[in-house]
Amino acid sequence: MPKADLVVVANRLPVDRIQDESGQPAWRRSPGGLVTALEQVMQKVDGAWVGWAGKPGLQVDPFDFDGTHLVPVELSEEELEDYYEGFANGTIWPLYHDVIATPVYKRRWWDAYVRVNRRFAEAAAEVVDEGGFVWVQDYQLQLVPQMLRELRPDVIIGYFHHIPFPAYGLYAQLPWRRQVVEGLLGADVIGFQRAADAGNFQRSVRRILRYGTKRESITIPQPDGTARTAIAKPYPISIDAQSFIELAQDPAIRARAVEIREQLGNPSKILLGVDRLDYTKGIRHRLKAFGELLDDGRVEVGDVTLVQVASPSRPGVEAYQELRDEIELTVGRINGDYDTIHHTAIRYLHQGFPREEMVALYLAADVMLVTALRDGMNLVAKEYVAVHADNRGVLVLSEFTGAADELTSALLINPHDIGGMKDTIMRAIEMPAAEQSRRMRSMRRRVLENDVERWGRRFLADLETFRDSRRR
Ligand code: GDG
Repeated sequence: MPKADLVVVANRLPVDRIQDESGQPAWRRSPGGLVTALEQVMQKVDGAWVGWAGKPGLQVDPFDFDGTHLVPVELSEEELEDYYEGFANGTIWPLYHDVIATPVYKRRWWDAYVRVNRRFAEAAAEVVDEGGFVWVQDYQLQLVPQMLRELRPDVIIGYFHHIPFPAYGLYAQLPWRRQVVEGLLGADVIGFQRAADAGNFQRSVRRILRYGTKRESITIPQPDGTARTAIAKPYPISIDAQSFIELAQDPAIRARAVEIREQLGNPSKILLGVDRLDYTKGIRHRLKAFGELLDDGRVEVGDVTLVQVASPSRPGVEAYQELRDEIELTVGRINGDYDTIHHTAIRYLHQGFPREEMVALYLAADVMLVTALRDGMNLVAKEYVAVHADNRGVLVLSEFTGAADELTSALLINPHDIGGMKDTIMRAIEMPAAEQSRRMRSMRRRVLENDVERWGRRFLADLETFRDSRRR
């Protein structure tokens, strides 16, 4: 088997299993920023991608797709429950999002996490070339860097963490806190969304392992008495801004944006929320604020409509089933109280849409509401900004997102402060065009400059530096 100079390791492969027109199983590139970001690099180098194919029990041999060698890792039904829904999404996800939901600590889940992480590490070790790069993605695979280093000390290892890393006081709850930190420290370059996440991680390293840190660097003692250095620093992720700009210029999509407003009964203001249905996204807080604005008579049905896309997510995890029930009860109550035959207060869509429809919604929205209680970055905020080349539109953005570090000209809110959020939504609805334009212009500059391509280049450049110094 040919070896790859760059191997990406992620929970999912960048393709979805579909049926073609004749009913035969086939593969289709999955939508998503990471795939787009890495597509170009992967085609330039001899790239491989290790990941799960998306169906439990599905056995497929490695295959080539669009210039990338894909290596499927198999997961059984039970492993999916314990490793993915259990440890990744029932333990790590809530713990790392500041315990918004209660993390569940189960030894059986941890055992599956270790076992599955080892499988990913072994697959990567098989396929990477002598002295090559392996770039591990995200919280499902935190043990892979160290496991891989043991198998392949010759390779340069990167890890990027897409979600927040919590303060030590919370992280310390994790019964396996030492193993996870050691797992991550197997990487040479450990990337986070925000400087604060990198700082939290370094503090955990100092507290748990007593290793020294200086600015970005962490000194890791080796068994032979020497030490090696790893770096932990922010690489704020972004979007493929150009592709959003192009979609936003498409006449069919622009026409669709106009049509959306008409179909909503021509409200003077459309408010929009787009989130995976997840308790971190603050959807309930947003609905509460909007419901109270209707109660107070500060907004009128027919004049203002909230469109809430809540794309289905993690239906196998109990907390998500409960959240869905709560949200749908709230939406039903508000609409029951305020809808008319012609107008709805909240157009709630528990559906996934094609990218084109999302862009039409962004274009149609006068105000974008991003009210996450905690979010690694939040790409929706950046997508909304990218499509508004006319500099119209207002972004209301939670301080608790990574995006808030960059998009400082948004209307920043604390989503726990419902009163404050209500006032800010009113300010957004009433904002004069000149102010919209000034704010949007500055945010667009940032999003267009720091796109996902630059993110990938920055990370790979740091891996390259490690390889150069190792060769010396
Ligand atoms: C994690 C971190 C971090 C959503 N619904 C539909 C749809 N989407 C797209 C959005 C956006 C993406 O999904 C969601 O990205 P976010 O960044 O907002 O949030 P997470 O899914 O939680 O992502 C996050 C990110 O990783 C990257 O590092 O920013 O903090 O939690 O692109 O547009 N796309 C389509 N139909 C939908 O219905 N086509």
